[in-house]
Amino acid sequence: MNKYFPNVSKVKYEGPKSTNPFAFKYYNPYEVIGGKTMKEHLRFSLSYWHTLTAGGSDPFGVATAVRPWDGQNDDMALAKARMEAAFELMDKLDIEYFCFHDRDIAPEGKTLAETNEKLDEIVSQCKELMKKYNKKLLWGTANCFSSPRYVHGAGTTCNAEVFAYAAAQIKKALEVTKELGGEGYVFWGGREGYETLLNTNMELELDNFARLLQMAVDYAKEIGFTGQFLIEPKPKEPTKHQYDFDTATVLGFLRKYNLEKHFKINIEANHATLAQHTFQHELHVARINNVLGSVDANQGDPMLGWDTDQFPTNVYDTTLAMYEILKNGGIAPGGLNFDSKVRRASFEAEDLFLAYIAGMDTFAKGLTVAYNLLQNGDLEKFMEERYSSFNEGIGKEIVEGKVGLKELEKHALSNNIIVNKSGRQELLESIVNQYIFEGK
Ligand code: XUL
Ligand code: CO
Repeated sequence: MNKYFPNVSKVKYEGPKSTNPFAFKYYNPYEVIGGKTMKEHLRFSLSYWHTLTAGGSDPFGVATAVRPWDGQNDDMALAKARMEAAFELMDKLDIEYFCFHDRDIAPEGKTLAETNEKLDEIVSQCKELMKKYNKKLLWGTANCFSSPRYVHGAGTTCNAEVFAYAAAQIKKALEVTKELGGEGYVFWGGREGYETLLNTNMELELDNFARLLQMAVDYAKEIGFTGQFLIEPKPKEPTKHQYDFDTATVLGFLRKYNLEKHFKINIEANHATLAQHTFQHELHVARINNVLGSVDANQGDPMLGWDTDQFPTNVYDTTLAMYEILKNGGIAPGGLNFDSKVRRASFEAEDLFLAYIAGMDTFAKGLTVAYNLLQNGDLEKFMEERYSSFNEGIGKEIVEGKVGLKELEKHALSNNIIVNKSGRQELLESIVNQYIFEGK
């Protein structure tokens, strides 16, 4: 298809010396690294909402984006044009996966029944295009946050009628995700939080949210949806106190309600930084708890306190992210979903290509650097040595649970000389730099 972006042909890998803005410099999809192609490692995904639906509006101004699918006669014609454009983009960028919310791909009707009919119509168009272009759905989700009906929340609303509506929306979104062969289903709790405890029954809200998640798990079983359920933490925005603050908070919640075996975590880089964590921290916490499920790839602006959802261009961050992902044994059945949007001033259609190329190249470079770092084992060896006191003597006894406070007191009383070693942070940072600069 060459309908919406006639000036851009298929984006090819041309190598780091290329000056062609519409070429990959580092992302060489079929290059094999450690037995897997870059494409298999990275599992890139297009976010429908930021790419096809968003127009660049902000609290101070209307949309600025000039899109080749603008100017349709009605909302369904617009939805269909966007769907065609999505596949042209994925085809030209060689992106295998996409993700959407129900309301991104089809407009809302006057009633829920009408809304579902509209969704079905677009889903059948989507299914045909997926077959034609050999594209896959990474995950689906329901938008239970944009409509005014969700003013007090969806799963955590004070209004049972709204809870029922959200449940109905999630049921339909699960059916649609299954129909399209989705590999996952995400819950991002856009309105699941609160502004003030003066009007909030937090205990009931959290119990109800868990009830909703359990209902989704039960229904998935009933219809035979076997995709991975994911929760996407975010600490703030839109509500002041979002219940799914970060990975550790979500883990505590899942464990309290016995939901931990059904859910993994979808880590978004800019959500991690809003929680005052690094992207790597969140990936690491998820990994060591066996719940690293998928990634929303983007970056924030360290000087701004909100979710800017920028395309990732920071190689340091993508290197450390890929380090965690490699140590996790990969991200499948999750992927790297670009939950990223072009800046408001990057309003031309071509900017979409340039932004995806920048993000894909940055992750590809991060992958190669992280792979080399892990293969050579510089950090691993340092870490091994740093904790080696737990491999023998009293350290081994601590780890094996053979000693208590009394035995440790006896040991400490007989050992008056304690020697610590440097943590060598600056050295380790310069080693990481060396891999980034030289490939090592
Ligand atoms: C919002 C956000 C969402 C989720 C899906 O900050 O990240 O787009 O990824 O609902
Ligand atoms: Co996201």
